[in-house]
Amino acid sequence: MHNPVQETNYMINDLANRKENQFAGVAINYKQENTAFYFFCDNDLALFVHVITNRIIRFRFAPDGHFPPDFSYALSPDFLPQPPSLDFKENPDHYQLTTEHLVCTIRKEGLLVKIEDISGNIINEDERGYQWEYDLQTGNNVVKMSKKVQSGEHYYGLGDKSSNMNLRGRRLQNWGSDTYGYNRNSDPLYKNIPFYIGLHQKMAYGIFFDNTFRTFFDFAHERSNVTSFWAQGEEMNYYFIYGPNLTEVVEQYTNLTGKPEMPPMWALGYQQCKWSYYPEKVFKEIAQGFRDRQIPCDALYLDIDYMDAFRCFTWNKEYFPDPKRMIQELAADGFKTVVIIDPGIKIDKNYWVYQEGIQKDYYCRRADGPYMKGSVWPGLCHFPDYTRPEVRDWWAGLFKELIAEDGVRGVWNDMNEPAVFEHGTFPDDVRFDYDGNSCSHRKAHNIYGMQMARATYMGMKKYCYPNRPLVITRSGYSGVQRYSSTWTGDNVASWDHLWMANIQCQRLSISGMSFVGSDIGGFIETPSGELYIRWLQLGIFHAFCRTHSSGDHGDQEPWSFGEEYTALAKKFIELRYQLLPYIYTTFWQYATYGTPMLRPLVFLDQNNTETYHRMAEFGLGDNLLICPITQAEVEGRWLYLPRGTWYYYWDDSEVSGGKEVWAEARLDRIPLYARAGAVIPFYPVQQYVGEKKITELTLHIYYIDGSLTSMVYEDRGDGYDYTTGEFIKKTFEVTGTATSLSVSQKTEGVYQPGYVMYQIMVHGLPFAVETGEVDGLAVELEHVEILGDKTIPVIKVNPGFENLILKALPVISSTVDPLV
Ligand code: MIG
Repeated sequence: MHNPVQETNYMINDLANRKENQFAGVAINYKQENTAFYFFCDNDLALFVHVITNRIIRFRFAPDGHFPPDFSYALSPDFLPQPPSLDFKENPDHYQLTTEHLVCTIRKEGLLVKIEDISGNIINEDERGYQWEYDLQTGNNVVKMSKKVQSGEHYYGLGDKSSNMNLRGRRLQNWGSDTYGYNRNSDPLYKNIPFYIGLHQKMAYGIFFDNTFRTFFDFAHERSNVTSFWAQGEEMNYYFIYGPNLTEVVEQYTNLTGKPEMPPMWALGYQQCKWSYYPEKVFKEIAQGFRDRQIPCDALYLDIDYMDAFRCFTWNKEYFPDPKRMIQELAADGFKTVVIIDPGIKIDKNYWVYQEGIQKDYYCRRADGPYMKGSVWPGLCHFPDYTRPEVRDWWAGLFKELIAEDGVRGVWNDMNEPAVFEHGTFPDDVRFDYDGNSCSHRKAHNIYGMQMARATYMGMKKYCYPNRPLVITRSGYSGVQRYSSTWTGDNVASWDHLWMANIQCQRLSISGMSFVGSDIGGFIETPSGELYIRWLQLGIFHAFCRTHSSGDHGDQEPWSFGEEYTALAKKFIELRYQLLPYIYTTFWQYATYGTPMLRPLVFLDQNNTETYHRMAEFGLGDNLLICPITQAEVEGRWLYLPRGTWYYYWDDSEVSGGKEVWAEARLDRIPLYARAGAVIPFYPVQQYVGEKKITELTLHIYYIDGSLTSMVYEDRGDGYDYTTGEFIKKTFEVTGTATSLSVSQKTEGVYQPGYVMYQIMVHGLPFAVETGEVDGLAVELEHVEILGDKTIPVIKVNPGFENLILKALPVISSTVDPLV
């Protein structure tokens, strides 16, 4: 689709009102406040530069020298920057700021910024720098920043985009939109994440443009040597984040904008949804369908038809006469019930939520006063102004009955771009409080969904305590990951959409949002059994793992496609449940360090330019590499395996990376590799999290010629005692030689998982085990499993072990040179 917004004439259509772009003049003066500086120009413009850490520098420009109040929904209140070491110098034609890692030069003429590392490599440099435009007629302004494209520079990130992973050559925008049945390259989609990563000369940095107006990013699209970003209002306000490692860039961005708390472990289980399951009888049949077939499932969803006339916080009592009883009965069988809640509140005098909102004056108003009206599912609605603290508190309180009384365990926020049927979204003149910084829809649009998710999270957290909440949102702005998980919206049951789901989830993950998944099988239309299985094979490696469909074409439960496919669906959902401790550990790394859970190939080896354009392959956590099959009727695929040694999960064959390899993967396999040296924890299959008391944790250990450290994190899987020490973090170091393999374990934390045994399964050993020792005592092999032409020694050890060593038959003396 042609993008109507041109870089050179990006806002003003009325030529009579057109002003030339304006630029900074010459800096004549500065003021320092700790690690922040104001630079003042001869044409009144001011630049604020805040050196936040040794790697993060913030830039704000004020054309008239006046900075608006400094307010951001994106920044995390928990961000505690490590203060930088800073050296400042004024030179005749420039200022220079030096930190431990960076040298930032600001030229006095035009305030052009250049950032180098301490070895003098240019990381990022202004081209024309800051520009702005002001329209006297509308009072609207555009702020813009242009940067030079460095040689061989590539771009990643930007939240939810359905185009190629590498963004070079693209122009994209953020204006959250209800994009039913979007396509490759459709833009914008539902979410607004104005954060990108640049990579050149193997060095990475990030730019976070914290501006909630409609924002644009042009990555060498209009001019091949320029990357620029601009917004249709407010100020140029961006953060430069230095890596040089890609993962470190994302971690810092995520620290800045916030991390989620640990989710309840069940939320990492398999979830089943449809628009809609009703009445109660059908909903329960679905539950029974899982248990009868022994296909694991933790959560079932109620879409809009559970409500009475689509009025939020009501039940259709004809379909669900006694929701509390039903939810309890399902809970007794291990199912958590999740319900949808939309922002539109039906205009209906007999509806208590509507009345309360009117009495308290909590709905958004048009510029001239009346409440904004728009149609969504219930008919004409008003919409709460979630950018007002009192409204968020009120909204949170509305969940009391659903959660505290009925027992709902998760809330799904939809339509919060916000979407309305008439014009797609609210008219621009609609007013918002913006936490005391009153503004129009132009500024509040992109954070509306985030503030709704925030208010929902507040309610969930309050009423499900001491359990952990689960919120799912469709729209969001940078920082929404503090409150909510997300999915990629209304996709289609097609192979192309399966391809997109892979890219979208990876891209969201490197944009701070790792708790993400797609509607497995596709929302619109019905997948074939083959497509459904291929999609499920990918979906089990996404943190949010849910089948959803619009439901008007055909059934989309794991057993809807015939016996052969049911068996395959069961097999892969079971694999998901086995992998739970690994996925939970990976989530913990995300929640603790901001590390993306899904890692595009370039994140696994940014020193290898072969990875820069790859997009199908990705890492989940530290030690698994996945590459989905997104084509019909194939027996496998070629993929690029990152450098190092890997094991094909299905047959334990050893494969060296740094090249394209063929992965044999008929419908009963997805290309899946374990890293040499990895320790991968497996649970036994359960029908839902907590079904079984886990008496044994399996550790799959993959031989390495060398050594590798892996970790496993565990806690109770729900509640908050993990925040006060009730967790255990295990660090394993695996070291292999031609004739031995040793594994050491160190633990931290006091949590006692219930199990009394590790079952250790050793893969890829290049020798037959002759002797084994655990903490100095001989240990016998429990048994040996056979996988094709491979053997897998199995040992049982106490989970408190510190050192395990397996050795080959000692070398017989006759082979030793007698003279030595
Ligand atoms: O206008 O609630 O993306 O997941 O099933 C459609 C009905 C509204 C859109 C969501 C979809 C959900 C559907 N919703």
